[in-house]
Amino acid sequence: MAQHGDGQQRATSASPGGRLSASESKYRQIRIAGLTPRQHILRCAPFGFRGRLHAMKHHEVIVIGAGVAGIYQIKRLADLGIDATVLEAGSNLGGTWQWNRYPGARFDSESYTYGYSFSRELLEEWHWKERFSGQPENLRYLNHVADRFGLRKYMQFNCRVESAHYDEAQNLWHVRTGDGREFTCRFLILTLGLLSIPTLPRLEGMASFKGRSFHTFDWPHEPVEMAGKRVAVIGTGATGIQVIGEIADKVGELTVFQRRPNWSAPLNNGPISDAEMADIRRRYDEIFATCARTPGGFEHEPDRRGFYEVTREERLALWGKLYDEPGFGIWLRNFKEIFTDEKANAEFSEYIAQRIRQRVKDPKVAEKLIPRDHGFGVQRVPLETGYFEAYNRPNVHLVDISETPIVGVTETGLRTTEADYDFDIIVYATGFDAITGAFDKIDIQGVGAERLADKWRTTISTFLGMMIHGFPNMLMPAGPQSGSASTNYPRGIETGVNWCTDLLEYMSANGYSRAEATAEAEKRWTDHVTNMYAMMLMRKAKSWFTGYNSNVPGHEQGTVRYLVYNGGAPKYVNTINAVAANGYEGIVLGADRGAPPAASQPTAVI
Ligand code: NA7
Repeated sequence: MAQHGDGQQRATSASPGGRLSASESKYRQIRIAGLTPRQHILRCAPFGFRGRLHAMKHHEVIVIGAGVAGIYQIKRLADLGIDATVLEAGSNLGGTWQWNRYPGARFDSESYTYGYSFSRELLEEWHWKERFSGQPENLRYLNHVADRFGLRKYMQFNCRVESAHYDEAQNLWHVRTGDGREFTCRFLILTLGLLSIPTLPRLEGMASFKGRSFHTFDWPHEPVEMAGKRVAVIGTGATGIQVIGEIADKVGELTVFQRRPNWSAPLNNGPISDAEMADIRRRYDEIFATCARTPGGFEHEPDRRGFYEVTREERLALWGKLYDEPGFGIWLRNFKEIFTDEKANAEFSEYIAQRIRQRVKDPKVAEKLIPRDHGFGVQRVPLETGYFEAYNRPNVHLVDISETPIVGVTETGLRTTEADYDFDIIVYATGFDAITGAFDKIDIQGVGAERLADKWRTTISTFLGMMIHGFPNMLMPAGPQSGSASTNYPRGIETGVNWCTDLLEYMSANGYSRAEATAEAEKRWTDHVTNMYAMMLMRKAKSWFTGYNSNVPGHEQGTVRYLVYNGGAPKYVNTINAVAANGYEGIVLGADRGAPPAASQPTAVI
């Protein structure tokens, strides 16, 4: 497991005269073809090369993306003294929290379960001010982590990777960036983010709009003056619901263009006092242990009683309590039948519909805000603050574009089949090319120049969501079909990063320099992920959990893409740990040259 130490010390311990220390010899085994061990150490050791980092062409590991996953990944690599760099398209680190600066952007995870768990000192010193912390504070936190552990020096910003091609003869990845630079690396680690490619509607006239318009992901960094402005928000997913609740009382007029309503429940946010934070610090071990044993990686544990074993009064008592509690409890502390049983789901959905009717004064508007095409919890549940009450304000208007679709954008606003609306600002809260979008943006080619985009065109297939057959030495700590997408993201990320890093350590210790998942192992995992959808009501929903996005060709309704592992965090962790414990079964481990040894015969871990 993790060897937390100072990579710089390790590198400077290189003995004179070319003899290698024990720690050096450990790392020499993953080495560049054609270099002697000593040359290799000199070329790859982190110390002494920082000043020249940007000029270096070869790194043992290239990490793409400096978000929550990339930051932790480089921390692990730096601790091990492995030469690595992070290439980040943005102008700074932070990923999601660097980009999404729209009003209302905040965690739906309890802040103290979102933070990293790897450093006791970090846990002790950071004070989360709110139970569900907002974007500015979240970005401050990630910057603090990077600075505290000296990670920024490994990162290169404004550096969008355009292609990554595997060179079989050299067992190296060739990476090219948008500004024309080229790198090579032995290992490519993709921490690209699940929701990092925003998608705009395909509407006529979008460029002609004379006011300001932006996707929530690209919200300007400088403050946007909203007072007195006529604002349109298109989209009522988790993002739209956050924005609308936040700006309703700050703008002149707000018009929401809703195609389909989403089930949503109160966030119930609040401050965390010094005393509460002290208590949280004392309980961190317990908190993370709870996260580790719950399916979603949260503190919320499902109600183990059977839905039909308790009376309706008992069910109503539970739901009433959960609705008023903070966070995802209403989704994840519920009966498990909510996710699998139509009748149970319908009864619970009707309960939530009643709560909406109680909060929205105009019954016609209330009915429009109640989803009819899916039940509660089968899509990602947005959490809201004053969302439904926003519609009670005289300056907030709801346009149901399932009845009167938007036909185009005009110079002054939006045109539906029924009317023209004038705006100063149009906000596109229209979601993302989720989970695979960022992979598709890079020209990734593996063995035999096979393109990943082609391989994934009809079906997504991975091994454990972290490796892909035909793409050796390419790791995805939080990839499609991994344990991250459907769980409290950082908890899944730490699991994935640790597993990938442990694999590198194992390879180093055993003299391997090439790792590739077998086709059989990949098929087994993908079948497993696919089969799990069969049990879940979510399989029928049009949401990014099923790969739906009306703005991306090929991702329209009816083409279910099996992107999310639904087995829960504990089962996922057990599975990947068993794979490692069995000598990385399902993965062919080999050296640079010559035929790789045959894969160890997998036993049925999955
Ligand atoms: P989502 O959840 O994908 O929501 C996107 C919303 O935008 C949703 O209401 C869509 O309606 C709507 N949409 C998308 N395209 C259009 C067009 N062309 N016209 C009208 N309305 C449109 O994205 P979010 O950003 O809200 O949330 C993503 C995740 O970020 C979230 O789950 C959290 O994990 C954080 P539709 O439902 O498709 O009818």
